[in-house]
Amino acid sequence: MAEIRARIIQARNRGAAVLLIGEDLDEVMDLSDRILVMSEGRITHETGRHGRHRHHRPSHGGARMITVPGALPFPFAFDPAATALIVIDMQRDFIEPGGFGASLGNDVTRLQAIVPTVARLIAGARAAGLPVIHTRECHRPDLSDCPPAKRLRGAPSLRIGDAGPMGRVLIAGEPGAAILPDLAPAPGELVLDKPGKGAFYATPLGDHLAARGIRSLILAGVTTEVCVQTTMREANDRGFDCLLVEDATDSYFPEFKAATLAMIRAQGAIVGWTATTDQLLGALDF
Ligand code: TIU
Repeated sequence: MAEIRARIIQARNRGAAVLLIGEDLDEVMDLSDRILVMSEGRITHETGRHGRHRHHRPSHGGARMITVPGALPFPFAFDPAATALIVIDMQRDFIEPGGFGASLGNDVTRLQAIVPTVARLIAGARAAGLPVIHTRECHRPDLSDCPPAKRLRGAPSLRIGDAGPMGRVLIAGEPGAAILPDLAPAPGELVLDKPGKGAFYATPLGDHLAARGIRSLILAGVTTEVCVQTTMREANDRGFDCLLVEDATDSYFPEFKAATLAMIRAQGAIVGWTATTDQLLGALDF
């Protein structure tokens, strides 16, 4: 028994979900730190980490819980009425040549591959009635919200606020700060300008989500290990269940993206879950 437990913990710490099947219910329950009862692809019953039984439906006031069975490290359950999609920084400055991402020496063109997938994810979220929130990393024209430490670091070809081919780099209202036309926010969708990497720092995002009773967040955008991961880690600390959509996020460094996905879902979803766009939209029936 001890060896089985050790192997399970090892697998879980690598980010894997472990499915236990056994005749002896007591034994299975003893080995499990969390039990999900699934019916027709939805979680109907769930124990907490300490074996306290929790029924989703009553505790969420009759909410319709949706489950993404293929999410890692184990199925992701969320109430669509309390879930928002946050699309991080899909701006020309990060994805087109001549902007901020390129000024740092990155090959920005590799990020373009996710644009159709992000568009499909946004369309699916809208069709399912999930609020879609867009963020833009940018600063005021007078740079009063740009710490000198951010502007002066390193030796970029253009610094924040300098004039480039898409206007002043990373400045609100300039062409480079705009969201790609293919991913344009729809009327009524929240668009947040943020001076930091995380979407909560110096923005009204926390209050906005609290006012709407949002408890789960679906995340997409660029770059995986910088603005997306910073936002997801803070959201996790703030008590949100977070799912990062694997093929709707990317990094200038493929190895950083892979490491980010792995570290998010390791240790039993220490930061949150990951799933593909198809897995998420399949669960939403779109
Ligand atoms: N440099 C880099 O990878 N990212 C950023 O500076 N901002 C975002 O991730 N949006």
